[in-house]
Parts: sequence; C-alpha cells; structure tokens
Amino acid sequence: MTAEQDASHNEQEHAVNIMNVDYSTKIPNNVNLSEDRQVLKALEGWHPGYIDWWNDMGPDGFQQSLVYLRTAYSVDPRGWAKFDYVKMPDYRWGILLAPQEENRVIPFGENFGQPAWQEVPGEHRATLRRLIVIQGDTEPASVEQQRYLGKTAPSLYDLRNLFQVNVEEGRHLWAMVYLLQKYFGRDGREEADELLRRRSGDADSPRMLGAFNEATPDWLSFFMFTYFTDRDGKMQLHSLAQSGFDPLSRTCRFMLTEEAHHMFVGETGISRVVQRTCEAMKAAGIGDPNDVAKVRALGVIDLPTIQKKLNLHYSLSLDLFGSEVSTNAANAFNAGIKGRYKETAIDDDHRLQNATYPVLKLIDGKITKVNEPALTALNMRLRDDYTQDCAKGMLRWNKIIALAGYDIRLELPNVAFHRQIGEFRDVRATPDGVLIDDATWNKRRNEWLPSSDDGDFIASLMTPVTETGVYASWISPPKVGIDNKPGDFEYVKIET
Ligand code: BYC
Repeated sequence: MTAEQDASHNEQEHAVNIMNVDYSTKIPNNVNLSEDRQVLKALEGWHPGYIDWWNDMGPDGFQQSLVYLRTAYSVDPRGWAKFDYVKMPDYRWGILLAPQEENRVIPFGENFGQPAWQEVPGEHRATLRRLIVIQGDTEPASVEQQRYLGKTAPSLYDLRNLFQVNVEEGRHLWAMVYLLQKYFGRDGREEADELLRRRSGDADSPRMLGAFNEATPDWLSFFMFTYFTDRDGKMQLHSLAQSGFDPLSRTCRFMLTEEAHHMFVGETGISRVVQRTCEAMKAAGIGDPNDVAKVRALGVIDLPTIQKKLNLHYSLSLDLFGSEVSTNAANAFNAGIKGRYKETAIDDDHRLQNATYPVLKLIDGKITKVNEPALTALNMRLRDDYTQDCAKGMLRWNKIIALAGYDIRLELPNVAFHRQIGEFRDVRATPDGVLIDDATWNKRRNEWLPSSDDGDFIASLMTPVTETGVYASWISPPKVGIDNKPGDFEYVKIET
C-alpha cells in the first residue's frame, strides 16, 4: 500500500467509525469515548442516577415487558436503526453525533464565514450552556409527563410508539449531558445532575419551560403533545443544528432523525382519532358533528373537543418560542450560537444588521403588525415557521373530515389566544383573535379549552387494549405498521 493509499484507507476507516456506533463501552457512542477516559468516567458516574431517574419517573410498569424498539446503530441516514425486542431498562442509550462536515464554517452572525468552533469559545460559554441546559431539561420532562399513559394505551402498537418516544427522549437527555460533561467542566457536571433532580410539575423544583410542567392526562393529549410540542423541538433543534459550536450542531442533526418519528406518532394519532369519529358519526347517521352528546354516546371523541385540545396544546407550544422581541435571541444569533430555521438555505447576508421583520404586537389595545429589527425578532420568525409547519396537519385532518362529508374544520387558534409568554400574555383573546375582557373569558373559556367535563369524558374512554391487533373504540388502526410489520403484530410482549 502506498502512503497515499494508506492515508485514504485510514480516512475511510475513520468515516466508518463515525458512522457506526461503538458498543464495546458501557455507553454506546460514535465519539471515541474509549479514548476519552475523563468524559467516559463522568458519564459512567452519571449513569446510575439516570437509571434511578428512569425507574422513578420513566414509564410506570412495563419495565419487564419486551418492546419492539428501534435502536440507533449508525448515523448513516440511509440506515441507522435496528428493530428488536428490548426491555426498556436494557435499552442502549448512546451518544451519537452526525458526522463532522469538513471545513464547516459558522453560517450566520458576527462570525459568519469563520471556521466552526470545536471547543466552546470563552466569551459564549454562559449562553451556550444555558441553551444546552434548557434543551436537555425538556427531554426528561416529557418522559415524566407521559409516565402513566402506558396503563391506558389504546393498542399494543400505540404502547410501543409511546415507549419508543420515551426511550429516545431519554437518549436526547444523554446527548445534552455529553455536551455538558465534555465541554463545560465542573459546572457542566453540576448541570447534568440538576437535569435529573428537577421534576415536571413539581412545586419546588419544576422543569424550566412552561409546557413541560403541564399534565399529559390522556392519549389525545399525548398525540397533541407529539404533534405540537415535539414540533417546537424540531424547530429549536433545527436552529441549534446551525450553531457555530460544531459538537452541538452535530448532536442536534442526529436528534432530528429520531424526532421525525415522534411527530409522525402525533400526526397519525390525531388522524386516526378524527377518522374513527367521522366513521362512527357516519355509520350512526349523525348529520351535525356539533351534537356533542350524540357523538359521545358512540364512544368516540367529538370534533369540538378535539379542537379544544388542539387550542390548548398549540397555545402552550407557542409559548415555548419565548418573547416575540428578544435580546437573548439577538445575542445568540450575533454570537453564532443559534441560527434560523434552515439558515443555510436562506438567501440573505446572514448577519441581519439592517433587516427588519414584521411582528404582531399589542398597540393601543389592538393586535398590530409592526416592523422590528430582524435580529430581535428571531423568536417571532421561528414561531412563524413553526405555525406554517403546524398548518400541514390541519390540511390532512380536514381532508378526512371533508371526505366523510362533514362541514366542520379544525383550525389553529390566533396567536393571541391563551398565551402566558410574550406580547399577549396580559390580554384575553378568542381563538379568532378578538380581544375580550376577563368576564367574557371566564364565561366562555370552556367553549375554547377542555373543561373538566371534557377531561372526564376522555378519561372514561381510556381503557387499555392489550390484545394483539385490537384497537380501542375511539381510534382507527394505523394504515401501516412499524418496520413494515402488520397491525396485528405483537409490538409489546407484556410482562408484569
Ligand atoms: N417558559 O427573551 P425571552 C423539545 C424565559 S422542545 C418559561 O423571551 P429567549 C422537546 C427565558 O428562559 C425545544 N420561561 O426568550 C419537545 C428567559 O429567562 P431568563 C426545547 C420562558 O431566551 C417535546 C426569559 O423568559 N429547546 O426539544 O429568546 C419533547 C426571557 O426570554 C419561556 C429549546 O427551547 C417559557 N415558555 O427564548 C421533548 C432551545 N420562554 O434567561 C423535547 C433552547 C422564555 O431571563 N432554548 N422564557 O431567566 C432557547 O432557545 C430559548 O431559551 C427559548 C426562549 C426559545 C426557550
């Protein structure tokens, strides 16, 4: 072999190693942990606390069941996962980064065009750490929120999807913990421990962002959460995937591969609920989909209640974008830490020093569009991108309703509706965006958001279905199975 051939052979070997995951260490990884003893030790030290957290706060029950899960074995987009029966506590939570792009440069901000950082720049340390901690905090929070859903799953297929989402959110926590432990020294290790200490909804030690302290009481909420809140995750991960801090960028790029399935679970879940409701209404000859009592008597969820759940989860998720006008967002962009959605595909100067962006604000009691400096309006821009992405689901669900012959549509509520963060947090608005006073809000709130009666009705449908290939009365079977398996495949072998 010539020196040149040898070098090329080594390069190929390296590429293969990056693509394939090393399973020889306790923590599967493609970041060469076996030669990074200090970080391996820190992660191994964190591992028992993680397992304790999983046992205390992960899925309630089913820990001895065999679940047909996918596990990432490579980061090659052409084939990165293997499916097999796994007991959840034995799932191999690993550290996986997308392959390093050669000569990658920072794609935006004041450092536009300079080589991406392989280490944390001192002046941006605090901002980077804060964003990584916030991202990390959401992952275990969602597992905690979904802890009891296994007990009421509408089928083994859905049960398996819930657990797939849960183990992968666990892996996303590992991804952020790796970054904290490798790049942020002692304070990174302390933050990693704190991520296991906070609890969703806890009065003294809650999770960091609002939506992650809300309950996910039933499966319709779970589907709404995976459609709307995981989609915030998609937008935020896309923005962080643009980061000039290359290890963060590579981490987020791989997380996005897994995230797609979570949103699929949400979108198809809602589709299946809508489908079942429409079929049942049609079969019973119900002409008015707003006749809630009649529809509920069929054992399916009426469309007005689905709309209320949608209103709730969309508005909670909008809050996750922060204030419309934010100096935090401007600073993170200027620094080259957090970019825009699909930054590299945008045709502009990527610095935004003189650009403006239209922002909805409350001016003299009216919702008004005003131009703001594009730099401070970055949260608004990302939120707009998010809304566009959310609208695609409405089209699919409304098609199902229209095909069934019903004249009713699911709609995204106005961005001023039910907000706790940003411009509209101090006002009351209808889903159509009409500002109203507190008295009107209190009188009509239950028309727009799920009431406790709605909650009780949905809860009454949440009886578990554990027979292979059988689905609860309120949801249609999926069109396709997981990993090309049929709907009557035994996705979970339940062992109590
Ligand atoms: N709740 O300038 P502002 C996911 C705080 S989901 C509570 O308005 P900024 C997933 C903010 O922290 C994606 N506090 O906003 C989905 C700040 O506090 P400090 C998670 C909030 O900073 C499903 C203050 O208000 N990843 O992955 O520009 C399942 C003023 O902030 C909230 C990320 O979010 C809130 N909703 O933007 C599993 C990415 N909103 O610092 C996983 C990382 C704002 O003054 N995070 N505040 O004490 C970020 O990019 C930004 O921190 C935010 C906020 C977009 C969240």
